[in-house]
Amino acid sequence: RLKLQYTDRIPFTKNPVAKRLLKIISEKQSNLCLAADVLTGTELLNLAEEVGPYICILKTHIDIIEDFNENLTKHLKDISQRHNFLLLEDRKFADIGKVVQLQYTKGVFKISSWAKLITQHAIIGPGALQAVKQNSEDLGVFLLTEISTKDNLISSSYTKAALEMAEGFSHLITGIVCQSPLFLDKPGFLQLTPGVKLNSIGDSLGQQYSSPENVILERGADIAVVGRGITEATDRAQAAEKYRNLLWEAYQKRVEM
Ligand code: UP6
Repeated sequence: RLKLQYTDRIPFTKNPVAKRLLKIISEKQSNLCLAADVLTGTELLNLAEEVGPYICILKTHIDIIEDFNENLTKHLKDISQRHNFLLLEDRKFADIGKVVQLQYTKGVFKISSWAKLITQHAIIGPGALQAVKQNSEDLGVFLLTEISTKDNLISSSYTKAALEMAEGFSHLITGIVCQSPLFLDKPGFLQLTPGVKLNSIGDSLGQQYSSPENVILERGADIAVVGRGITEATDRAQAAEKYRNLLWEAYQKRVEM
């Protein structure tokens, strides 16, 4: 288990966005990333306003929004500045470098104009990282090396090779999306771990959950991703505050252990 406080990890990070993120986490005492998987612009903005005070990252799947227009990302950016959190577009890029470059900067969503953080699969090799590298002053990549779903096809040798690849791009990489403590020797990389929900072990489509405490203390997460645990609650702000407190306390416990 990595035992450093978030601010003490800033000198180890080479990615400028990771440094900002670590500051936000300590200022807000929040290592909670919200998976804002809702279907309309209004729902997304309302959710961001309600939950904004309790999160360090708001994670989007912008391509599930049914009424997308550029005003949405403009407003989302405003809210993220006001509530001091970063926007992560969880696009999980997985194409050849050239196409990743186009998907990141062009099309309807123009992700590069609003998301400070993106996710990528490692399967492509270094090409997809090279494709977005010139933006690394203003961009952080979370590279996926493990997945939370049941019976996924990622092997331990894939995970190991993906981590080695990440090391070659430390200026660009904010962290790793994974399910276990894989890189305790690299305090400059942040571990982002999805699959977190109270009182549930999974959904009917392969998702697997652990508790906030387990994800930080056993799985090694530095930042935990919570989606339906918050979005489906009757009082979403209250649910976010609860997850925020549990996750923060668990990290403090880990540092002191
Ligand atoms: N996510 C996972 N598992 C992974 C990677 N990403 O669940 O290995 C993402 C999903 C979703 C969120 O794309 O947006 O995390 C989880 O949502 P949930 O808490 O509602 O299950």
